[in-house]
Amino acid sequence: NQKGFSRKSSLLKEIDFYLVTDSGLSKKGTLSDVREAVESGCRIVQYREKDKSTKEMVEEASEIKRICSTRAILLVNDRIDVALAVDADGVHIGQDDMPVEIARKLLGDKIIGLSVNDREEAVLAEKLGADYIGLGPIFDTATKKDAGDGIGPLKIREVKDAVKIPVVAIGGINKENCESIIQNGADSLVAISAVVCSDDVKRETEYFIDMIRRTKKHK
Ligand code: TZP
Ligand code: MG
Repeated sequence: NQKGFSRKSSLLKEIDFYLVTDSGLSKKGTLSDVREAVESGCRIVQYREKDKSTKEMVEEASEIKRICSTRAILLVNDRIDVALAVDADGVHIGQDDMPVEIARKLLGDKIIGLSVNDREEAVLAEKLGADYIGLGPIFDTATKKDAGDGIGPLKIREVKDAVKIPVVAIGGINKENCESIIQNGADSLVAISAVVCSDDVKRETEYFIDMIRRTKKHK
């Protein structure tokens, strides 16, 4: 397709660092973070916004879509309506959001990512037609208040062995522990605070991309 990915199912296999926005934590703002990350080679962006009006979200998502252009995939967190309004590439939803089967009806063949906490939820996510899973929190994190305790990086392997769809690890991941995430089998990883709280999103994104690629090569 236009983003150069042969098949949707292989898309996350080609992806390493995954940016999730957080306007509450961001130093320079969401648009700046997306611009810097995409310029650094990030190929997937999730617009995650919990505090803005629908109107503001549609405007911002549409601006993010322009920034991503053909360079990165754009997913919208939770809000299927916003994703459809700006013709994003898909959504990322949680266990308490729109059920995957219904999301699929609304979104056609757009990408649907689902957050899971364990192997059982992962297997069900795949069965229901999710395109990838977000697994976490791997470590304890203050970024999402209701995330629960970290499950530990060894759980990644357990989940990875149980599903065919790509596994994206999230929660408490930073420069010090990211190597273990990839070594334990994650296809991709998200680090929110480690990137958007930095005053140099470009530098941090480049660090993660480089580290992930090197670790994957040596696996
Ligand atoms: N979902 C599970 S943990 C988390 C989300 C959105 C927050 C991750 O943020 P950080 O700063 O990378 O720990
Ligand atoms: Mg959600």
